Amino acid sequence: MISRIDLRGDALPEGPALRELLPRADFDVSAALEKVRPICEDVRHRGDAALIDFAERFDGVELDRVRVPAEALTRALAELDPAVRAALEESIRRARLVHRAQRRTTRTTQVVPGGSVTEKWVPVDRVGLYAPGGRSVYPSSVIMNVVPAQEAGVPSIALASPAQADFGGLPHPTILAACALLGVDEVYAAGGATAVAMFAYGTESCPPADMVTGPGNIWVAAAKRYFTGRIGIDAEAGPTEIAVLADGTADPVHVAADLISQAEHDPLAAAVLVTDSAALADAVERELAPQVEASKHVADRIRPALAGRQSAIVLVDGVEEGLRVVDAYGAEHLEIQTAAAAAVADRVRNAGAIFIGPWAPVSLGDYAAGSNHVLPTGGCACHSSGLSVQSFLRGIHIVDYTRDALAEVAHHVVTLAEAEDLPAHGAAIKARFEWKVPEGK
Ligand code: HSO
Ligand code: ZN
Repeated sequence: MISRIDLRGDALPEGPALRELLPRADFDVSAALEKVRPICEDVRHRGDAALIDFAERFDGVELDRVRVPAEALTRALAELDPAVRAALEESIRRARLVHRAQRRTTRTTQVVPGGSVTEKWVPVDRVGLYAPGGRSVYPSSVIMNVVPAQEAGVPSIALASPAQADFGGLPHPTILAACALLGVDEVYAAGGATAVAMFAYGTESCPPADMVTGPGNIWVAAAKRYFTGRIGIDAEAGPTEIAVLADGTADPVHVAADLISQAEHDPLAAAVLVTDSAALADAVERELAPQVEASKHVADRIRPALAGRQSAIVLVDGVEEGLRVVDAYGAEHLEIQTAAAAAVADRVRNAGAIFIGPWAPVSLGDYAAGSNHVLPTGGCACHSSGLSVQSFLRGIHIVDYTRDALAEVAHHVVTLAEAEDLPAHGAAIKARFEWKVPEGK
């Protein structure tokens, strides 16, 4: 069901070599890039007509327009199951609390008397959010993308999600209802790479966006890579990952359930248990079998995910070594199920999000902890963070110097300009002082 990697005994290799020993899914975005290029270019040249053709080809839906009418959003919200509505509202409330606290304030640093640098934070003007359809209809992801954009103050927010044949060519009604709850009224029926291209280039019905965020399959990731440089993106999200660092105090029933919870997303999803307890490893394996069999998505996702090369139980000599392993792995989600879990978690350097102890499973974070569930995958947690208010802001430095303050530093600027053989840079300073640079202090 799940393979074992035994790293006990010998000293662990350093960072990159250690990473080589750990499991990871193949997710070759560059190979998909060539396939999405013609699709993106078709959207560029033919706009809405291309989107309508692709909806027919990929989603089996005949659309007469891509913009979702306002009545469809209102109707979806009216028809939403009240329990789902209440859960989405609570999820939004908690996410708002956390993301509101991420807002940045303008800060001025007085560098010298008369010389200051102010950093002001400005939201991007327009973002396009993508919500997948098909196997992954996640209104929770709509929340996780929209809330930080709104809290950042983004003035124009649009969302795209694939047309669904079962729902009259509209995106899934729960996605529409989530948009309505969040106050997002600009929604398009467009899927995968075509949606990213729609936002990047703009079409007759959809103005171009400055940034595209949101999860998706390899085609969405490839389209994001194709447009990098032209628009901002959040990340090229890969298959979801859970790593659990556990010792003998962990409950194997919980650990098994949590591993399965993320394996449920995708046959390429990764579930990795890192433990110094062979007894726990055995107990988790014993627990996995019945829990997997009792799960809904057992054959198409969970079993292949757990049996895949991206999942494993990794045995280590102690929690100390376990920390080195999880740092080398850089999991999207990392649970710490050890004694003194908070203190252990405090020492982790690389993870998208960390879940401490027995009462903070990843599922809580997926829906209702208040944290964001759009997190770096594929080891990108070593250099990147999850989606946040910050993702939608640009920091602009405003430089304000008086004549005296410039005069004081002028000789240093001229010296550095000469050192870099850029005399015109120095001349721009000298010109302000009748070609004579004042003496430095
Ligand atoms: N675990 C996924 C997000 C998600 N889970 C959506 C349930 N719905 C990636 O963080
Ligand atoms: Zn999940």
